[in-house]
Amino acid sequence: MCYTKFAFSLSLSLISIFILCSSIPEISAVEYPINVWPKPTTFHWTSPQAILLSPNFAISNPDNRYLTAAVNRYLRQVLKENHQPLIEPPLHLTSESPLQLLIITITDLTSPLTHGVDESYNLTIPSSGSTNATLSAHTVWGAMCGLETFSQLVYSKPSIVASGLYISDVPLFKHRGIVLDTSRNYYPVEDLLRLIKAMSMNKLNVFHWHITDSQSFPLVLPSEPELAGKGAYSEDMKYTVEDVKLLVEFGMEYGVRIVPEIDMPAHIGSWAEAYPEIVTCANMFWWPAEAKWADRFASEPGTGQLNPLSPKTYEVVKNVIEDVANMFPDSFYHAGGDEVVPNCWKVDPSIQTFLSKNGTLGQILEIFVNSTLPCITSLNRTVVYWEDVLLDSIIKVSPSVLPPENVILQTWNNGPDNTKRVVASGYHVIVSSSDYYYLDCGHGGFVGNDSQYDQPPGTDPGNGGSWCGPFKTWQTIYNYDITYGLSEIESKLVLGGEVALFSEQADPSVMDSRIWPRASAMAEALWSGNRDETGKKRYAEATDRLNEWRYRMVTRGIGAEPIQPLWCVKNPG
Ligand code: CP6
Repeated sequence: MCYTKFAFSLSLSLISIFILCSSIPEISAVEYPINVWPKPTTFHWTSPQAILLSPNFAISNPDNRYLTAAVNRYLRQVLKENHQPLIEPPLHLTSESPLQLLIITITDLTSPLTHGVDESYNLTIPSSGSTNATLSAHTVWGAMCGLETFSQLVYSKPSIVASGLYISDVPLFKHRGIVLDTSRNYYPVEDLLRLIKAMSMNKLNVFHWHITDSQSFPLVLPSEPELAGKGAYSEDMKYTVEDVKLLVEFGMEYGVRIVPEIDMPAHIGSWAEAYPEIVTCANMFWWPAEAKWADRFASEPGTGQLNPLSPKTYEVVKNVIEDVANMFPDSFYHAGGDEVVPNCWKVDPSIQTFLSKNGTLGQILEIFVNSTLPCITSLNRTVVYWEDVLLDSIIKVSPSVLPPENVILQTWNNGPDNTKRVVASGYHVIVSSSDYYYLDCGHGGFVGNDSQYDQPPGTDPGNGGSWCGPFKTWQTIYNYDITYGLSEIESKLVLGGEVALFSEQADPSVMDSRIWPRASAMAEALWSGNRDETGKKRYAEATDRLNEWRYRMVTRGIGAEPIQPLWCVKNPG
């Protein structure tokens, strides 16, 4: 009995190891594996060789303070980092003299880090006859991408670098980002710095910071100090003006923009601590009986919504927008707009009066957008909204209120054709579809009220009653084509994508493993695609590279989770 049970579980685990490890072998053209993540768009590596990196190795330093910071850290890193490849590269270590210098040339040292900036670069590491490698780029930001690639070609100690290699690289999509919610749970600044570092390693260039929400308001605003004063979880759980400055500057050194989001008019319950008079359904701990909590996804006590019919609302909102724009120089400003809950407005007497005179909830949202959008655009910002402002079935605004030249919409939830519907109306779009790009769900647990668990025996609510799940694997993320089903013209409106970590069930203790290496999967799909030269999905080839990359990220202090048992590397098949 005991034996059969053992044999059974043994065979079960062998089968699962096999399933976990099996990667369909690819019989592709002569291409030596290049352990770079994301994979460069094009590279030539005809005779794979490697050379030593001189202990006096140097990188030339063009005159730009952000690039100087990058050069200094990469120089330290390539000489110090001791990455031992899991699979020894089949490289011939030549007896040529070691590589002495990486020469960087940049055509335009002044291009600012902004949406659409040129991130392309060419990198040449000669095989013989020269002790210099060259990196050329149009901009500082392209050069940073090239430096990252160079650093990934270095391994072992003393440092060895792949040689005889030419790379010409350019991203497919300009906007490659991560959403992190710091309201449901707080993340100290040091964790955000580590996030930015890891993003830069993966050539991700936008940190979309969902700073505030109903649960807490951690951002200290000079003109509205009470919002964080009363709405932050605690005195320690706040981001000061200096913190933001540090993060923005750090982002520049790493080629990562920070796009702030102060979600509104929904998701603002935390504002009620300071301004109860502008918040509808404040302090309503749970939805009114007729509104099931599950009719909106983000489960929380009444989200609290700004009252668009109260003049006081706009006094506060205007101060918030101006302060945020002052603190965050990026040209994008995310103004939220998701998940407006009908009942949260309907319980308010002033809104009831408006509705009784044949007004609609959609008109109330239009009043809000009409009164706030010009504030933001007048500060020279491009506004990003969640798709709901256009696609929500109940509370949406007319396209005339949202000129496509002023706003970008970020898709996430409204059906498999959400991106298609948004681009068909002429809007630029950032894709974060929750079926592919939502990292929130760890293991399918849900955040609900107790009654959700109070089910008859045998009817486990599981994911069925859950706002989140199923868990998105790295392959799900990797294989997702964000322009699927779009015409060529429509595809041009897709700026890129963002994976999202909303933090109901996340905080710094799980941040790295929830995000990495799954965000790396998106990073590659948006940088150089997810297909091989024949058009076939290449995730099988990507497995070994991602595995290597995950180990290297761990060496670099990022707690990325494993994608395989180590056994697989030792037993390739
Ligand atoms: N909070 C806010 C959330 C979510 C959104 N906005 C969310 C919704 C559904 C899922 C995960 C997160 N928690 N402010 C949607 C953009 Cl599955």
